[in-house]
Amino acid sequence: MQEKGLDEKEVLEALEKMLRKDAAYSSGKILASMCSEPLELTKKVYTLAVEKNLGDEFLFPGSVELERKTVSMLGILLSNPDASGHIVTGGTEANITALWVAKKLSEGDRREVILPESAHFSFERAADILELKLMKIPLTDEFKIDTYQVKETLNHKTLAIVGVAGSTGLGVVDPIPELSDIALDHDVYLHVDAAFGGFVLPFLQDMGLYGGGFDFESPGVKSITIDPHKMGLCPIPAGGILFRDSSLLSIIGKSVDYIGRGRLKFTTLFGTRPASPAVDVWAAMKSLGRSGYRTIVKNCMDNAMRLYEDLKRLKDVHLLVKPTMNIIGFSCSKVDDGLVVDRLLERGWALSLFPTHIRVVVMPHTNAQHLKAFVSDLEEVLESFENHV
Ligand code: 0PR
Repeated sequence: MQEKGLDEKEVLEALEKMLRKDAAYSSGKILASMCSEPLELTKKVYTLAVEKNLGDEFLFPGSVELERKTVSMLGILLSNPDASGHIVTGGTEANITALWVAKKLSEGDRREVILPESAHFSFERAADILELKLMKIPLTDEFKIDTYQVKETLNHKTLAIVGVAGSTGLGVVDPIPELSDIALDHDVYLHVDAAFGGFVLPFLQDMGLYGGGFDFESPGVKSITIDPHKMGLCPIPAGGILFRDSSLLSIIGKSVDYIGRGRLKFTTLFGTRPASPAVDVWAAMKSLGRSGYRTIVKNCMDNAMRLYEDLKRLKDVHLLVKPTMNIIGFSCSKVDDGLVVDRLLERGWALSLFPTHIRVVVMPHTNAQHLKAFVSDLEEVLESFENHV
């Protein structure tokens, strides 16, 4: 830090110069992100609560009440008005918190967590911190967890089962009702990672475009991750962790003598927590309403399906699975996927490269014209390789 402070203009100019290096969602070329441009309203609302701390209900009861109301709206969205939980930093903290609760609830030396190979890497972080062993289950031809293998793997050391509702790589939903039956039969904790799908599936259900079940409707589901900073269109950081009831959450409760005269219970990993993200989720859900989210999801789905059909027409492109939500996976039959991703990056397209495929996430910042341009660039890139051979 320099001795004498800069004036505001200098600070802002220096910052703007640096931030210009970042990619902009408005280009329509970011196909690698599960986050998007947040709603305009949320940017305004964020500033209303910047100094407030959700970790101190004694000082900020209004903010804490807003977080409770937000969690309640999320609970209703996930078929459980009695759910309790928190707005956290994202899917990673939510998944860690779920397994932390599962571990605290368990007796004996249950340390194994059964989860699909498609699960997000946040579970590896959770396993590391909580000293758990991950039992990765292979996927079926539809890229879902193989429930036969789940049953084979269950034993007296099983702590929890994890199902994914909207896999990171392909947006596929595991058979949650079936996992729920298995979890209840074996008295094992079931967590659903709907970090992405939580703000997609309820609206697909409304439109009759998804009917498989994924939420608290399945009685074995104990907790769900749902991230407003993904398809909820809220600013980063806004994750959500919801538990079936408050008794599950209270198992990680901690009171401290000197804060709120010992009457408060912390039920999150972090102490000091920003109120702005929770206030933002409240504002986004209130202002869009169910119909607003439905329109956004419908638009993304229509774009994703059009892209799927367009990609189908390209020779040498193999689509892994018909999309359940606005995520598409494809691989190139004649060229290395990595080379294709690099060439498309030279043309400004940001894509994600998975071991088995290239992923396109069709977020609200990408429209039909952007996707047409993408397909045309992909076609040209593939042709350029062909001419080379
Ligand atoms: N669970 C699932 C199913 C996820 O896909 C993710 C993140 C998480 C949990 C973890 O969430 P947080 O990152 O909020 O902790 N999936 C995205 C991905 O890996 C994260 C992301 C978002 C990466 C935007 C890049 C990006 O630009 O694709």
